[in-house]
Amino acid sequence: MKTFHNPHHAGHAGQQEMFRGRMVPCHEVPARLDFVLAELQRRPLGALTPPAVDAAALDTAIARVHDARYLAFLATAWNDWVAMDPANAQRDALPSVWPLANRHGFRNDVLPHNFAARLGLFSFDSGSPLTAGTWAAARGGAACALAAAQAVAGGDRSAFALSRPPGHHAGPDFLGGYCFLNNAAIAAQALRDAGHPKVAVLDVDYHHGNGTQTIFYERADVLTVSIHGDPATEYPFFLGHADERGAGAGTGFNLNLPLPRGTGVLAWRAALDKALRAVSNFGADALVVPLGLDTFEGDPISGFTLQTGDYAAVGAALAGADLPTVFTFEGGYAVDEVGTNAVNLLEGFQRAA
Ligand code: OKP
Ligand code: ZN
Repeated sequence: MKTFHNPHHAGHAGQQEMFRGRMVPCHEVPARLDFVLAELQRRPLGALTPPAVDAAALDTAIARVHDARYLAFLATAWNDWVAMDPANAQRDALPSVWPLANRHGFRNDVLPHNFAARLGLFSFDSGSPLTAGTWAAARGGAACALAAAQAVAGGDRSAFALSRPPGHHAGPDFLGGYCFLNNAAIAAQALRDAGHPKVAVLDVDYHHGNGTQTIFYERADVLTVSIHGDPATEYPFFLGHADERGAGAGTGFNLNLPLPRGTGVLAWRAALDKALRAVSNFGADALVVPLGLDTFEGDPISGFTLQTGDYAAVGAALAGADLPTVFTFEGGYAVDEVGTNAVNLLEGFQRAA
């Protein structure tokens, strides 16, 4: 399995996030990726390179899943933030006001000039700092996703897009949950565009992949499945319930498998079997796995109890789908263990594939 790693990831380094009423150090830190990279050097799965994709093809692939207005905002956001006040160069940008369009009568069709207002327009939480290197890092992650999709479309059994910030919470025109561009959705759409008629996304991160669900919610050509902490108590709270089945042409092509906080490996594996049955019944030609390792017992912000020794079998179960597979790196905040857990899963996949 080739791994495409993002050389720009460390430029996205938030200082603090709003958490339970105060500012705390960010959980989503550059060291997360460094640990995965180090473990892949110890236990190689295949070539480990930065992505080499054409810049115009990358812009096209990103624009297939994100709105132009949102992308234009992201591309200049840091400069606009610093232009507001030169002292902002030392501070991350975080939103503090939201339009909540369609609920409170506020408009989202008129783009505000004020930067804080625009940041709020395109954000859904205050935990996702935008920093000097965020756009380059997010774009580098999209390049990893595109390169991985191209490798798989070209005949590779699997590929790994190793990037941060993560992506699965980012929607067509919004950031949140530490995510800016939806790498898994970009990979899924690139696989569709490369000629795979049916693509399944099976999200195993602890948190519901709300951005991916929203991007594909009305489509029958991309099945979205997510196993995650029940949004009644877990982030992102406002999406991810079992009754969300898709809409319009996409009705029946979204499956949510929420599990209570505290769920252990047995019940989690039963949900994975259900998810894999749905992928098989759908008749997928290719699979994208947003790979979060925050199902791990030691994760500081999550609530499942999977162990380091469980992940190889999870990888083997995913290989059982017998589909060309792209993995995108998502959550996992027990930094010391995230590399071992990720490579355990990927190695388990590769051995069984
Ligand atoms: C990202 B991924 C809000 C902070 C809440 C957000 C968790 C994002 C998880 N102020 N925490 O799915 O691992
Ligand atoms: Zn997560």
